Amino acid sequence: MIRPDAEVSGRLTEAPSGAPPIPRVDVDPFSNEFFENPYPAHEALREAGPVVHLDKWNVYAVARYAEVHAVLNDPLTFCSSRGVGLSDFAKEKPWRPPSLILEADPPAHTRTRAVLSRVLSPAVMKQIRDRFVDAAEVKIDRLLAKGSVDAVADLAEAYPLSVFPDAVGLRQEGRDHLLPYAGVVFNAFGPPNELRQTAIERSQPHQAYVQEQCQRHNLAPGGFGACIHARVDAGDITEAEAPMLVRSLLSAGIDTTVNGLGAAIYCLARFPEEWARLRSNPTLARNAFEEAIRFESPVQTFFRTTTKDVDIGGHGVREGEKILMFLGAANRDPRRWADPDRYDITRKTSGHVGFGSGIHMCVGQLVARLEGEAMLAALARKVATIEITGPVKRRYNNTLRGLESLPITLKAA
Ligand code: 8QM
Repeated sequence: MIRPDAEVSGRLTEAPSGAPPIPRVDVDPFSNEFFENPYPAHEALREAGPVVHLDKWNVYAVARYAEVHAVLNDPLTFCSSRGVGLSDFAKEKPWRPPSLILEADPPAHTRTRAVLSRVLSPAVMKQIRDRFVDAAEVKIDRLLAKGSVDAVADLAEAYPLSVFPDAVGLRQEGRDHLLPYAGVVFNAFGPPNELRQTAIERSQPHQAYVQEQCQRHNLAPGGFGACIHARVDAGDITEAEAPMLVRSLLSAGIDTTVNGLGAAIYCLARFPEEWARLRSNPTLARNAFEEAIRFESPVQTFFRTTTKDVDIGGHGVREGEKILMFLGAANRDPRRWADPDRYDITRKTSGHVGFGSGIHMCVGQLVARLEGEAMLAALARKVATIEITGPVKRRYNNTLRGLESLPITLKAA
């Protein structure tokens, strides 16, 4: 199934003399079989070589930490403006107008990044922190009163939906489009498999909702959305750019934290010693969340496109090739991490690539960490035990790793 058996020499007319050929690995990282248990394939991809070729989708891939980190930190050679999914925007029409931040390169990226960076800054976190912490405590109190709940629907989804749309300044009506819209966004980064095609076919109502809510008149004063539109008045961005940057928040701001929180709860439910350590020291909440991001890597993969002929780990790759980065494999590479398959809430997590790395590294990471810290601290203070009490069901998505259902029973401390 996974055989580093044959070779390709890139699209080079001649392989550079002395360079060994690029191993071909027969694995489909966008199949349900892979989603169920990606770890044996991650290991095979890392062990096959610093760069491999996936015949199934005709792309190169990197799965070792060093190469994933190197690709992320050379954005001029490995560009984002041709799309960060499999589709090459130089050859195919994108399914929606490209993101002005995710799917952009410097210098265009620099200006839009600065705007979102400022809207999601440490100073802004200070203003919203109490609301996020209070909502987490209220949520845990209500779940404790029920006892048996679904950690996905009732916690990992419900908590972000109770704080983030308000923080953006969205009206109540229509919020049920937010998760389906994000589902399309993350499936669309994948190859043209059934997940992607079906998601895009059904996306129209969700796209219409998002486009309308991104307009200035639909965003409450004081929220992230209004703050983005205020940058038009300051001259930082145009009137046409503002709604597109609000769209980025609605695309990337919810399903990511849903799956980050889901990962953290799933870890704490499976590893009772780590849960005990968190309970005895709730100030570990922020690192316990960060370690769950490393351990599960809710955003599993992203692509780049080469802008010139380049050497990756001693192998030549031509201009115009898609490179798939396995963030989840890099985050468990034994070359970089001691005991990588252990969830350890006191691990030094810095350097993990679960939020990416370099100029595109998650601009919303402070919001994500605020949600994670608030929720895990509330759990640590109020809950004695988290027991898995029903069948764990996986959710299949081309980019996001997470669960469909995690039945748990909570007992109060
Ligand atoms: C993924 O639309 C966007 O700008 C956007 C969409 C998805 C992401 C980021 C940005 C990485 C979380």
